[in-house]
Amino acid sequence: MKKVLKAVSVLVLVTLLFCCSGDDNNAPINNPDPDPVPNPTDATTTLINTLSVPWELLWGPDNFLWVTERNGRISRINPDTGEQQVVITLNNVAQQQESGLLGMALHPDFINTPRVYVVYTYLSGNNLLERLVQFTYSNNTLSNETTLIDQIPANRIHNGSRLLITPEGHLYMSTGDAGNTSLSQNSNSLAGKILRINLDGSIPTDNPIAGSTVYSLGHRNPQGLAIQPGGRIYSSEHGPDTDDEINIISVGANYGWQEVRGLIDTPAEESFAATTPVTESIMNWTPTIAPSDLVYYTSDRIPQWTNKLVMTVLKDRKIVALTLSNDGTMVTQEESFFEDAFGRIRDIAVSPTGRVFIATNGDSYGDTSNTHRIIEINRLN
Ligand SMILES: [Ca+2]
Ligand SMILES: [Ca+2]
Repeated sequence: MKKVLKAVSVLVLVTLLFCCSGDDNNAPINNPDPDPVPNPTDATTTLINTLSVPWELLWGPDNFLWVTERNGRISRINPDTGEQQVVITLNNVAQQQESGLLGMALHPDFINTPRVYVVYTYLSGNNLLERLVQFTYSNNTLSNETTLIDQIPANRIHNGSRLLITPEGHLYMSTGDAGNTSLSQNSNSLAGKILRINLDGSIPTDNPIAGSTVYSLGHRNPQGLAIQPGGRIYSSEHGPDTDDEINIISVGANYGWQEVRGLIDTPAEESFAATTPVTESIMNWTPTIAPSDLVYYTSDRIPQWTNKLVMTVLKDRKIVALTLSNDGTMVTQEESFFEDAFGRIRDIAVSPTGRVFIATNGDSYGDTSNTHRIIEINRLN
């Protein structure tokens, strides 16, 4: 009898264990360890391989990875187990070619102010437009969508859009030229710009054009924004058939598109820059490589990257580390890592302890299969 009781209680326990774990999206995920000991045998660890075009990957103040997929899904990912918890699926996102759900940022005081900022494209009649919105996070879901910037020109190509929140509480947003090259030099258009607002959606009083979110102009399609300790902001930017760029973003500066590519080094560019001040890129790539997300890596966890700009690369399928001069205004060395190891690499996230995660986007442009990955880089060799 005792044996039977024991067997029954084991069965009940097993049933409880299996019935109550697994598929329930509302079940809380155990708080992950923000700093586990790296696996000593593997240089990289695949966390999840069932995503479709993960676009933004970031480390949240809640110690989870947060990810947008271009199809409209926003998830929290346990950085130790890869368990995915979908917090919202946005049905009004229009995903056409390069457009869809793009950049994301979390409020720096997320625990007390659980705001999530995201950018997506949507259809207005037959036209694609882009907007920046904020959501409130509670009970494992996002709600209270509030629009902060709307009616940004969009298209099937060239929509940016990366978000960056700086320590002084500004939210920067990159936008693309929406395939209309004349918009980047037009300060009345929100296309081809870096925009800047306060975290409550208001316009900073020291923006260069009173009452405008425009912070800098003359951009083509910037998809990386990073900040160096001390406050210098860098962007990566897709060039056309030449001159992918790294720029230092300054208030009111003009980066030249479509009149100047990279350096001012042709007669036409010199002529344009003679009347319109243009800030040259500090690094450019010809042929192009398709640069995407950008971080300034401060940790010594991956010592080869300490105090360097680290950038994910789509077309050339690798990670690039850029060493800067002491004053931060020049690139003095370029190194490549993981060439052709993971396919196209869209995005990178770094934890406060220096853990590095990347998001991959398949093997070819336009691949939207559900096989894209988040990979932790434990070490470089
Ligand atoms: Ca990121
Ligand atoms: Ca040039």
